[in-house]
Amino acid sequence: MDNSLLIKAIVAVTVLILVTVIGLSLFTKKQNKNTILLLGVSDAGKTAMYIMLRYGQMRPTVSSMKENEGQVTIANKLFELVDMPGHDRVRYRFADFLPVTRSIVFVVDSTTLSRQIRPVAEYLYDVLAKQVVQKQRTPVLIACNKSDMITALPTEKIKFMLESELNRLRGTRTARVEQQEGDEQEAFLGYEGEDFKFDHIDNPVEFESCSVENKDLEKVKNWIVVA
Ligand SMILES: Nc1nc2c(ncn2[C@@H]2O[C@H](COP(=O)(O)OP(=O)(O)OP(=O)(O)O)[C@@H](O)[C@H]2O)c(=O)[nH]1
Ligand SMILES: [Mg+2]
Repeated sequence: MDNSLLIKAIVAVTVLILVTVIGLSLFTKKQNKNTILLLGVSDAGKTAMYIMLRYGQMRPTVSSMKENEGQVTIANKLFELVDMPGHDRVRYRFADFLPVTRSIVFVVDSTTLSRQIRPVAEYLYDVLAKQVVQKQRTPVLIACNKSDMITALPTEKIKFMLESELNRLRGTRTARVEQQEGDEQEAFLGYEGEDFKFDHIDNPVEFESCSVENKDLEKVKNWIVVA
């Protein structure tokens, strides 16, 4: 075999190997990251939403102590759906799912947020300040649930309340950052010296109203498919 043929063969084999490796890594990355995480404090309606997305029904629920996991098909696409209990002794386990998480649906009870703004914002802060969430720019939907109730707050109001509370929390929590180490360290949310705004973080954050009770989850489903 002459030299030029040998070089051509080596180049061809190298290109083939490269294409296979890149193709495989893209494929597995996509495969691994199809988990949709349902997060939010207790009683927000996560398990009700999980059941509605999986079975198309509203069923009675009790406060969860263990996560529910299962597959759902939305617009012909298959997703792993994880409903994480809101109880504060269990919910920290959401972090285990982050490496395979495609997007996060953070469920809020629109009727009780005025009373619950502190714990809700604390949890949302925990989520947004995770290094992996910021690095992967995980998309987050704030699903403002229970819109069927007359006492439900509008999404703009919920966004404004959460921004104000996250801003307040950032003041106290960044003071603690020096004591944390490595991967556990919370990322800074937003721009230093400016009030916190959702627009200031790299993750796409959107707000939609919904009601599991009224089977009104179209906007949530559309978001899951495109996010
Ligand atoms: N009115 C109304 N009630 C809802 C809606 N979605 C859920 N609920 C009710 O809210 C209550 C709590 O729902 P769950 O789904 O159990 O709440 P959860 O977020 O899973 O709570 P934890 O498991 O404790 O974290 C139940 O009584 C549901 O029937 C809704 O869209 N409208
Ligand atoms: Mg539940």
